[in-house]
Amino acid sequence: MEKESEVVFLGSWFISYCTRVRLALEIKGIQYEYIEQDLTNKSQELVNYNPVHKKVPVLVHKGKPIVESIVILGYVDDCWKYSHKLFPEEPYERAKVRFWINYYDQKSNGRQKTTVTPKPTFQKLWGPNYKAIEESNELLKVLEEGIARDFPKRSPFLNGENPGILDILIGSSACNVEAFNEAIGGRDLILEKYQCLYELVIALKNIPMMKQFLPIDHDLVAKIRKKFNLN
Ligand SMILES: N[C@@H](CCC(=O)N[C@@H](CS)C(=O)NCC(=O)O)C(=O)O
Repeated sequence: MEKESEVVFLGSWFISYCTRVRLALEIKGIQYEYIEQDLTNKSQELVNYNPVHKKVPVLVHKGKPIVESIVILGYVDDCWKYSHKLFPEEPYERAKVRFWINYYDQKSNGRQKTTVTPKPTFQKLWGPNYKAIEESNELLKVLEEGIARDFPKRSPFLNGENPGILDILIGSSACNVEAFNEAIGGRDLILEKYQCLYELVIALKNIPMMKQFLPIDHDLVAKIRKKFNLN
């Protein structure tokens, strides 16, 4: 595939891993061409660019692919170093942010759908894993306490006025919680319980640019219902 654009982003609109990358590109003011991917019928370019995992997101910069959302975010922050920084410069702040990125990604991987699903629906879809919701609440509780402790000067984002990498990570999936709740008709996870996380999500949703790039709630609701036969 020959692309004229310097930056090409292969993503799927409803995947929060992709939302992370899109928000980061927008916040940093990077121009890019967006190519929506159909994950039920993967394109040859997706397979070629990500032969190991064959997953989105993929960023292609000057013809070279970069895969894995966190790797992509680190790469764009290194390459476009003069626009708004996603990672803090100060080593200790950076280390704390990295710690919570790892924690969030390891613990939340694949959990979002189970977090917001009422037990009977969840059992039908994913088997009798009674602990999913409890585990998710525990994850959020630990995260909430960690954020309060490690980022005491939040205003409103963890490292200041503009969202950084951790805000983007947490926000891009947490912003979907209401849509998941609506799609599935349950409210097992009440984000409002977690004050720091809740404030962060609201602040992110209120940035005018974000309204354009976060998935629209009613589209997401329809997508989830279709995906899990919940109509
Ligand atoms: N660790 C990866 C996860 C990406 C990922 O899981 N992508 C999924 C969408 S949720 C995908 O492309 N799935 C296609 C498939 O598995 O066939 C990242 O952070 O980028």
